[in-house]
Amino acid sequence: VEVVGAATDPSALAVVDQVLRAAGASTIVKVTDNDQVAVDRERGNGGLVVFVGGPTESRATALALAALRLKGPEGLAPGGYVLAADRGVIALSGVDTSGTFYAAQSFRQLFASGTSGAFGIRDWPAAPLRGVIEGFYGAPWSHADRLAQLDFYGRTKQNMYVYSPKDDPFLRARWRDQYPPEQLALLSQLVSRADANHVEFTYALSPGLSVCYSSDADKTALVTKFQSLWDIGVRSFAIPLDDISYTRWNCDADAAKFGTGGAAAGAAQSFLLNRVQQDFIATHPGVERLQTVPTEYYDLADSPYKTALRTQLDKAVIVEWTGVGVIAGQITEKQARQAKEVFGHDILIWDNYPVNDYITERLLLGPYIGREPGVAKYLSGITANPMVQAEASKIAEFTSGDFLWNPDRYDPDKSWLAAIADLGGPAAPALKVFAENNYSSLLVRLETGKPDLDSPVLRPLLAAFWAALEKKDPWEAAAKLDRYLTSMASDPEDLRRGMASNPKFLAEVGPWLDQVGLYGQAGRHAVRMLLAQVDGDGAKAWAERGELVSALKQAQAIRVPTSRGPRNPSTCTGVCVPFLDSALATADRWFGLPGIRPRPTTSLGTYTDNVPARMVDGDPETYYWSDWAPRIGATIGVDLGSAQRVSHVDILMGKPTSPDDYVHAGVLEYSTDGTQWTTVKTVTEPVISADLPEGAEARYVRIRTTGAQTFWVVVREFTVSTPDS
Ligand code: LOG
Repeated sequence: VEVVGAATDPSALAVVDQVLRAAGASTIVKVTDNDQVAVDRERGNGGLVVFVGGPTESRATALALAALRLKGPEGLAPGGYVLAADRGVIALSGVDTSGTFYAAQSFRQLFASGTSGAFGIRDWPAAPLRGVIEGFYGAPWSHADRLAQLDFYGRTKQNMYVYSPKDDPFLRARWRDQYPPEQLALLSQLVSRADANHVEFTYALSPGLSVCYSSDADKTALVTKFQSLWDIGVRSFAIPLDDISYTRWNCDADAAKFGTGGAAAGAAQSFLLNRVQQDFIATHPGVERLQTVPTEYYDLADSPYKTALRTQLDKAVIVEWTGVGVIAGQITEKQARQAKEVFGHDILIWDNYPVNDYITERLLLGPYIGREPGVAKYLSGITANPMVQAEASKIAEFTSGDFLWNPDRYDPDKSWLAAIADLGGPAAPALKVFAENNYSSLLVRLETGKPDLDSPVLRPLLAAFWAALEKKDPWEAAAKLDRYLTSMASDPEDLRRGMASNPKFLAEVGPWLDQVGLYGQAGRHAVRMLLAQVDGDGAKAWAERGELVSALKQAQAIRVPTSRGPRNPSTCTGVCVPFLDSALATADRWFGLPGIRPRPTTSLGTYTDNVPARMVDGDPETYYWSDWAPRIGATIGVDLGSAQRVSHVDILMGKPTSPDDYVHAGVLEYSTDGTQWTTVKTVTEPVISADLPEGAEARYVRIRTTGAQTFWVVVREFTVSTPDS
């Protein structure tokens, strides 16, 4: 028997129904909360009585809780609830309808985990706003993706979705244009689905590329567009002003009215936002607070721009901030407090994880890490910016949602396993292997101060194997390593079979999945090649070498279409290719093959994912990018592994979008021992092609900077040729 009030949340009830059916309830009788006779009758038949609805929805639940000697949810934070079970009675009581809905979600989770017997739970979220901002560059999510996401946010107790895909023309390039009716109808479906999941759908319009801040017509265009969305049920609005110029006005009137510089930009933006606040937000009762993304959204340094926002922008507006850095490794409670002060407004974090629009060759499937609990407790909340791959984003989204609900008890590793179980179902073990090899990101663990590396399981297995090989007793370590490599090799088949019910996920990750499989295969051949070598079986080692090279080539021939053209995906980054390379180098030394396998070396750091390996990958589209301008004496070069005859060096620096990122003043030099260097020529241009003297021998070849510069350095390829190559 379900006992419900007239106002009981229908979505909560639907979840409870589902759970009861899945648990084998053959008939569900619904009675209203004033029909005690019916309740008693059903009870007499030995039925289970489930009370659904908090104090704002149903009167009966309070009585049921009282009978169980439990307090109701009154006074809990919005979304809070009490969920209790004892003596044939279950009560779900939210402080509001969202709370009852979340009680139903917890009820579902408890059932799935096989909980039985009596229990009583009082639970509420730490952060008021918890969710996702579709705010990336690249192909926007499909309508089906978004519907599935909204259901997922409901299941994971997240209450916010910001609709802000950068490449939807109606949001940015053509922001003034009204939606055609078909498109409005789709948005309206999203709004209803969001409602059913207790998710606030925020409509974010980004006028910054062409807006005239002082213009009446543009203010009207904004308000008119918002009104068309209000009319289909949208109750939350944002005006993001990120990634636009504030040194260039779009109209002369703005220059005349506001002047120039950061303070002028802040004043102009405040002027427009305040008018939207007055003319739209203030005139629409029931609307949520207006949100904005400032043009300076990525730091805490006070500036004329921030001062203008702090002093002129209406306090009712919520300001979004990405932490320190566009992709913040860590966000601390102290920084959160500072953000509130320096922006002078309530802060919502726009968290750029697991977004991969800046590293389209990677999938970011690791857990959400690096944010102190106070960030969720003292700010308005967090919206995570996800990947182009909607289904694959659910792993990280699950963990960020978990953090936001209860940050003090958040354990990223446990949460991650739960996320894998939630998405993978019976295929969770195969999904885990896949996600482990797409794991690293720019986020940094709070406990260690270090980022998570890729392939946390494979990495130590490889280290153990090399150590054992050194001692000429590799068998046990090899067997362990092989077991994991086998699970990688069969991952494409395992995951495609096990997650067949989620074809969208499989389509999104296909190229990465195939690559993990091929690296698994190549790795197995590498292990067998090295073992054959220990056994002195040259023929076997040679055959395995052939298989290894073929699998490796296939892995590197895979392409993913991205907005920046086709790319080779990157999986088990920094682990698989180096292992296979070292295995080949070891075998080739044994076979007596010459072969140059340059290793990149540099004294400079790395900007985002543009690792030094990219300057020796044979692909001029990828590059190493230093994380700062080099000081005098910085070096960038290659180590050939052993001294050998070298004849020619080609270096390609800079790239079309940042042509000045090369060494402006330096020398090209080489050495056999890394101590004594011979200079070839000076370096002043991005493209270098240099012959080395007849008979030159080198193990190391490098550029050393001799002058200061402000530009960073991009090296697309660094190639050293031997006389016979
Ligand atoms: C964009 C965002 C993009 C992200 C990561 C913000 C506020 N804006 O640098 O749309 O997905 O970086 O590339 C951004 O983060 N700008």
